Amino acid sequence: MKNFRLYLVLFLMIPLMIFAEDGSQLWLRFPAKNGVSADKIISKGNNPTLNIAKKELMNHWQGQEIELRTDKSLKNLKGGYTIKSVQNKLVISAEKEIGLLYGVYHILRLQQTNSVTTNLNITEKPSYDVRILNHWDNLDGTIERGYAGHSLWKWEDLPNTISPRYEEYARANASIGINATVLNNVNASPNMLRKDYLEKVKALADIFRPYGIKVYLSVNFSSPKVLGGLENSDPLNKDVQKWWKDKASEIYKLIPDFGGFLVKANSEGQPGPQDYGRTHADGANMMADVLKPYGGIVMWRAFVYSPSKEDRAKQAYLEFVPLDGKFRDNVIVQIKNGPVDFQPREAFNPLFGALKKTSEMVEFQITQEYLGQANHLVYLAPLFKETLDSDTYANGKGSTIAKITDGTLRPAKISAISAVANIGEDKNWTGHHFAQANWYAFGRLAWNHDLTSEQIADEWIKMTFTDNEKFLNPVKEMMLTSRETAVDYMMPLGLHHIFAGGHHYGPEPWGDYKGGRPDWSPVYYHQATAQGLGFDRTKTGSNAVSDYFPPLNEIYGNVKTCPENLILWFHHVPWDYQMKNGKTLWEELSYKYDTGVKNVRDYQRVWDKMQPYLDEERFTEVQSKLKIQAKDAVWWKDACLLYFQTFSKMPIPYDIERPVHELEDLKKIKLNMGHHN
Ligand code: BDP
Repeated sequence: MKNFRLYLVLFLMIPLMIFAEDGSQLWLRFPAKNGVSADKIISKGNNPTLNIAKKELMNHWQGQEIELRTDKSLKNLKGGYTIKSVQNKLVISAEKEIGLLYGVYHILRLQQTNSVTTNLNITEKPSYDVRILNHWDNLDGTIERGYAGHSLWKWEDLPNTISPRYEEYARANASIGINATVLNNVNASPNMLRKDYLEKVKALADIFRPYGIKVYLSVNFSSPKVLGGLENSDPLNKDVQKWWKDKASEIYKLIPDFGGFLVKANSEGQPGPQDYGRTHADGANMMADVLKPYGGIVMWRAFVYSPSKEDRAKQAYLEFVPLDGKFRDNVIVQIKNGPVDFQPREAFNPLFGALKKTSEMVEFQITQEYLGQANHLVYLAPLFKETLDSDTYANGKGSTIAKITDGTLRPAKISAISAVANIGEDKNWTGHHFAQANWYAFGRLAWNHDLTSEQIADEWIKMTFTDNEKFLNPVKEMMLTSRETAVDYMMPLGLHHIFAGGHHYGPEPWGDYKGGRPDWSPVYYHQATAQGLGFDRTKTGSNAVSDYFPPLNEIYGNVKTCPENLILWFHHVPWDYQMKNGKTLWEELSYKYDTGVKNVRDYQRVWDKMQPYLDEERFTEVQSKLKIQAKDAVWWKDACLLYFQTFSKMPIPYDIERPVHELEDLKKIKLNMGHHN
């Protein structure tokens, strides 16, 4: 009898075990296996991409008859598509099959979010030609700034053993319009270009191709010397040029649609053209020339800074502005959204718009290196939008970064947008269930930068969880405020880079790595003194404000007109300075930290109430992560307020919860997470 009961319990558990909700399905939760029958899909041709489109419909589309039609006249949609209700059927048209596949994912998304209407008339044209993920994955399987386990790419097993996740990865990307991927870390190993590795790359490219995804590689500038045994890697050396030419030909034989190279040169110890007295343009052009015959491009990173006296926030600008006009037309300068480094909030990078004759693209970071990594719930669409919508004034009012980079205001031959991926081999792909939303949001914005953060959150929640308003509304609200909340408990009012060195997880505003590079120390960035706080980037300071077009240089340069959320980015402000709301700087800083903590506590309450609306697994996992986030927020608040108080000597406003830590104890915390800077 006892045994029988045990069996019964086990038997009843089987469905639970099979359907254990581990998050691996991402937002792709279309109704399973009961789509339309083949005779309800009208389409001509037999092409791998089209076959995927048909398979998706047969598996998941529950609506009316549907026709998939290629139509050469739709070339102007640049890979986009139309969806139209025509009598009793739906017609999806596109120049190429990949546009049809995107159209199919579009209607499946409408179905999943209950938004199919009877009279559809949709035209979609992507904002950018190249919508690319940058993986910072190393050949040994580790990931630089990766928080979701090891790399998806099993280099040792490739090309013979093919993990099923490669195709799942391609499908997830195609479903949101991502059409390109850089497989390896920008701190690139020369071995990436070895023949055996290229064969492995080819295996991945073959899997990704039907999903419309092109493969790119990060390359090490010293490859000719290190891998080819040449005397040097000087871009003007004929042997070096020939080495790259031969390498390109070898790559394109294996991968005829190879996308091109991503290059980090002369930055943080990486080799580059300056090692030989050449410029970034010399280096980029050499590579551009060998890729040109095949239609490949070079994405040359502007993330360069050296251990000099010059404000780090000015260095990329100083380096690249004089080179404007010197780059080949298949070079795109890839620029991080801010001039320092993926901080919770930065002023936008003034290089955007400053190059008039050179294509520019944004590099975002989806992986939350500086935003609580895989532990904090931080929805990044508002950060991405803040950058894209920033007006550079480069061509007068309305010169937003979106328009500078998408080809509207610059004759970009190829327009592109990139982001550092947060994907690893964890079952749920991204470590935190809500970090999936950041991958999703990047893809959706790369496709259409006019979408709002709210629209994207709305879609993602409905697709990933439920459209029940009792869940949808509070969770959406939590997501939409989460980035500002993180700014508040970490680095409000324009503070930046006061992270613990190396891993960049917790606070270390006291960090002063004497003997090391000053611009790797938090004290370099906050400049706290008995008088005040903040980095003076005005004319009396580093004058970084002059990198901005008028009127921004004036607006940022004047403490009265500078937006308060950037005030400590641009100004050294007295502790008793009166903020717009009448509080002193010190009080305002204290309240910001406190608001950050309170908001996370609110998120915990909101989430706990959500229990009835989702599976136990994801509920509990997110709940535990929120506990960590709440503890971390208090840690940040106490660390920063107690430390800055040693300068301000002012009391923490009495209506704020008192610190629960001792500053000296917090200073002793050393997380064992290792990393260089
Ligand atoms: C910083 C990271 C470092 C990267 C570097 C880069 O801390 O690991 O190598 O950026 O973008 O954010 O090259």
